[in-house]
Amino acid sequence: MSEQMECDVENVKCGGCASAIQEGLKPLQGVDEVEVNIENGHVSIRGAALPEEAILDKLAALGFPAK
Ligand SMILES: [Cu+2]
Repeated sequence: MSEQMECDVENVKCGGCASAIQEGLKPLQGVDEVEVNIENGHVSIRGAALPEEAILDKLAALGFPAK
């Protein structure tokens, strides 16, 4: 079963930020696809049994904490 997680994060300013988020989240178990909107910092994650806590922890560690 595929599922989707949406969150809004701080500090997204450019494509480099989006890449950092994508590269940081994709290795997490269950994460298949990560989309980042650099206009508004919205992050959409698709996968199966998404590890929501680990995703939020990783975003914060990368410097993009959830709003
Ligand atoms: Cu950037």
